[in-house]
Amino acid sequence: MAENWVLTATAQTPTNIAVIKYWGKRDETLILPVNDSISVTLDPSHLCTTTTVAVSPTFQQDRMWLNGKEVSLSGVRYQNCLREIRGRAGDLEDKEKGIKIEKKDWEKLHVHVSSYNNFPTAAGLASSAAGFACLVFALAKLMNVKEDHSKLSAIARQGSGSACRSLFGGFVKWVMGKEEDGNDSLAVQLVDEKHWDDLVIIIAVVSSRQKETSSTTGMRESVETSLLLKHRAEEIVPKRILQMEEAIKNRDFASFAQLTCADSNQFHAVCLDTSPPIFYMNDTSHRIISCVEKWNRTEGSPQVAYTFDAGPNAVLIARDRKTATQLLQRLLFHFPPKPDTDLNSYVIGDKS
Ligand code: 2P0
Repeated sequence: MAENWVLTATAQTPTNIAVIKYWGKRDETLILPVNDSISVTLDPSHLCTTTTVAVSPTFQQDRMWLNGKEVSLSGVRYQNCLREIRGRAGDLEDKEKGIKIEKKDWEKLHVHVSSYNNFPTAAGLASSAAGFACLVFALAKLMNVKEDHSKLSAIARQGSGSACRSLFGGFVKWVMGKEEDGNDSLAVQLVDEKHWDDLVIIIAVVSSRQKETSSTTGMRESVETSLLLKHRAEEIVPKRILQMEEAIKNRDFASFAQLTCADSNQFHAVCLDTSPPIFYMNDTSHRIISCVEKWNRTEGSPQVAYTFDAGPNAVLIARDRKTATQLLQRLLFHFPPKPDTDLNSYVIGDKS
């Protein structure tokens, strides 16, 4: 067999936005959460990662480039994903290229990874979810891993918790699981992307600055200090998950919006209940909430749901295209855009 061959595989994975939030781990190494969560996966044409992985006997070590710049693969999260995938790799034969790789050979072969985000990494928009999901999916493709998306999601979870939900489109539930080894802590698809395609998601970039408290640190501090987190995980979320599943199944926008907004607000309340308190939202985020709440009240039924992750940017979910157009008009009126040549994105200002 020739020794200068290269085999590649490419995958593309969108990011996801949680409507019932994951916040808090019961096991930090395996990344096991304290509650179930539910998310919606974005359309791949918007916020997504494209990753190409290559393997060759000429590669001396595992290496990775992110948006063209080399990054280290030595971190425990990358190492866990690589180990788990290598452990499940299958035999591979490419007769045309004269390549035959047996299961045991994968341990000795090094990989090169090249990953691109089609959105500014610095914009404070979740990139680790799409990144780890895409890495795991591309490696599984390259190494002929014969496992379903849920099993792969349990591997992506070990890269970044929210990544497990990006292995599926549509609405996805991350089941927290019960087992100590985390094998049952994985993602399942609730409905595919066609089930509720009226919804329009608009992301208003409020600030492009990197967050001060990373999600990993923030949730560790919340687990250690917030009593509200314990109450939320044990009493609130289990009921909310069932209600949200029902709302999604029935495309019941009023319930969906009420649950989404309430859960975002409770997650930020947990952050405030953490010692020292964590502030992810800013004044503009609060003004967006007031604006949406007022509009929903005036209409008599919810038109738009809002949700905020570990940062000030607003994720707004409109019930249909007509509402999304009205929402954009309102946003442009109340928060006229500020030019931001660096990011080349829509960064909203504050009219007040
Ligand atoms: C979520 N977030 O459910 C929640 C809501 C942020 C707020 O998942 O430590 O980057 O890598 O597991 O997945 C962000 O947390 O944290 C997150 P790690 P991750 O989307």
